[in-house]
Amino acid sequence: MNLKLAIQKSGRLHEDSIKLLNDCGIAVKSSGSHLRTVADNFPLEVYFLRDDDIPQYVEDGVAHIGIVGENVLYEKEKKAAIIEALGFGKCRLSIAVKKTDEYGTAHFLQGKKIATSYPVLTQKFLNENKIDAEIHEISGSVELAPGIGLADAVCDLVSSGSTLFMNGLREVQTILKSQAVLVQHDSLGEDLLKIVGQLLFRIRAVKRAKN
Ligand code: PRT
Ligand code: ZN
Repeated sequence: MNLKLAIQKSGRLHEDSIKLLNDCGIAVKSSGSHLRTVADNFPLEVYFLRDDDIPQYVEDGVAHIGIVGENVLYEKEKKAAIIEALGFGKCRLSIAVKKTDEYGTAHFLQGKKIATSYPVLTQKFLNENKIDAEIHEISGSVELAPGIGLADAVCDLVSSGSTLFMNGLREVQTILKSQAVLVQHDSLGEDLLKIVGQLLFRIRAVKRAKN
C-alpha cells in the first residue's frame, strides 16, 4: 500500500517540497510533465497539483496527505488537519494601502474597496473588526489595483515587501502569518497512519538537523 501525497506541481512550494522528500531519503523527481510519480524506496505516491486544489483532495481522501500553505488551507476552509509545520514558504497575508494614505486602524477600511485573492480570510478580518467594506476578488496582480483605481486597498501575500513597494503601496496590518504545512485526511486506516508516522519521523529528524 502506498501513501498518497499531494504537492504543488510548480510554483513557490514545489522545489522545497521535493527537497524535503529527498532530504528524508525518499527518491522522487521533480514533476516535469508528469502528474504523479511513485517513490523508489518508500511506499509513497506523489500527485502534482495546483496548490488551490490540495485542501479538497485531502478532505476527500483522494490524497492522504498534502503539502500546502496555511494561507490556502484556511482560505479554502476544507477539513484537513495540520500535522506538521514545515518551515518553508513563509509569508504573511497583509493589508496594504497607498503609501500616501494615513491608515491608523482597520477602520480606515470602512466603506472602502479591497482587492484580494483571499476573499474568505479578508471577510473574516473585516467581520472581526466590525467593518463594512467591499471585497473585489481578483486572481492575480492584486498590487496593481489601487494604482489603477480599481480598489482603495489590497489584502495580499507579502514576503520581502518589494512588490508592494514597487507598486506604491505600504503594508499596514498583517492578518495571517503563513508557512507550508503537512496536512492529513481525517480518517486514515492503521496501515496508512503507520507510513505517515514513518514519514513524520524522518521529517522531524531533517528539521532537527537543520537547527
Ligand atoms: O499554480 P498554483 O496555483 O499552484 O500556484 P500559485 O501561483 O497560486 O502560488 P505560488 O506558487 O505563487 O505560491 C504558492 C505558495 O507560496 C503561496 O500560497 C504561499 O503559501 C507561499 N508564498 C510564500 C508566497 C510568497 N511567499 C509570495 N511572496 N506566495 C506568493 N507570493 C507572491 C505575492 O502574492 C506577491 O505577488 O509574491 C509577491 C510578493 O513577494 P515580495 O517578496 O515582493 O513581497
Ligand atoms: Zn494557486
